[in-house]
Amino acid sequence: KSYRLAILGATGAVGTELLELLESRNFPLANLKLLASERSVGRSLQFKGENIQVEPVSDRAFENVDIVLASAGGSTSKTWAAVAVEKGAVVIDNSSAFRMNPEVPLVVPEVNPQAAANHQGIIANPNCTTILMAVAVWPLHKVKPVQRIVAATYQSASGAGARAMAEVKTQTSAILQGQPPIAEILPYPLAFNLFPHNSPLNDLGYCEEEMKMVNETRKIFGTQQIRITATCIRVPVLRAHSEAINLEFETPFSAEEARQILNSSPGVKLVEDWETNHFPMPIEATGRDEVLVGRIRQDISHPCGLELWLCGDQIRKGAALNAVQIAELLVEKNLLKPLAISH
Ligand code: A2P
Ligand code: 11C
Repeated sequence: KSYRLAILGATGAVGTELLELLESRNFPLANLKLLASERSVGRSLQFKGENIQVEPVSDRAFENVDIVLASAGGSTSKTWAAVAVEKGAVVIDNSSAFRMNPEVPLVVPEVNPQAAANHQGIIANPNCTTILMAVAVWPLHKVKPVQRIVAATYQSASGAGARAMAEVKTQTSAILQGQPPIAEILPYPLAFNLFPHNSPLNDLGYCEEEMKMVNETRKIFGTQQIRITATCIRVPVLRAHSEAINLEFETPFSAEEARQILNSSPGVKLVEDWETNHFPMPIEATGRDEVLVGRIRQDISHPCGLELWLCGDQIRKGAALNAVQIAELLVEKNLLKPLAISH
């Protein structure tokens, strides 16, 4: 059996990666549509050695489509997801538009694949920092429920899109040539700099990105009981996010036990060489499917605390790979819409 798929936002950073993953994972495709804005009319992208024309998104573009992988921002998803669902497709949405909607499952396949079965046409792909943290913390939480998470993130430019990645390179070369860096996409120069994530702040002083880590993690883990706080920072790295995570349990969790659990957990790769001080680095996480986890150690400030450090490819597991895994799950568990399946 093969499926008719559309990528909304095919020309973006995540869209490009979606194409690569559908090809390298040999997703069973009957047809592939590439959708973007009017700006991309006339462009074509390579898939399995063929050029596919990019089409501007429209009502008709969603006809005869089984699955839509949407990664064109929240407002585009809000405009088009309902249209696609109405035409018979299941939408896997990478934006934040529907994540906290109680009728929309929020899925990380390594954590809560069962949630996908309850979809009503839309399944949300979580925020990238949330996905990476969830993959690493869930295996420990299953053994001993985590009570509190304190996270600090070091987020790459890719989280702000392809144009932000290009801007960091331009800024870097400008600085190296003695010129001032120009920030047009990002709020401030990122090259040789860092700044707190620039999503809107709430009354408590938390930015949206931080609140996504709080609220989305609770929804994915299926519990409101975990206390979570985060500080999200943008750093001049191109495409892998890093996170320092402090976990607090009810009773002590030994670093050795955590290491053993994480060593055999799906989607996790343990990177720990204490002799050479070799731990996860964004440069080594780039292009990889797994979340790299290391520096697991007992928290010296709390008897039931554990510290860990992780890096994960923001575009891959943080976005495109997680979405493709959800599509694979829909196919494997026969969770597509009957309308669409009957073609
Ligand atoms: P386009 O290239 O035509 O602007 P990124 O996250 O890397 O910035 O990519 C955003 C993706 O979303 C691009 O593919 C972009 O297409 C697409 N996109 C942005 N706005 C719209 C829109 N209003 N309608 C359709 N696609 C959009
Ligand atoms: C960033 N995580 O790195 C953000 C981008 O909720 O999908 C993605 C925002 C989201 O800036």
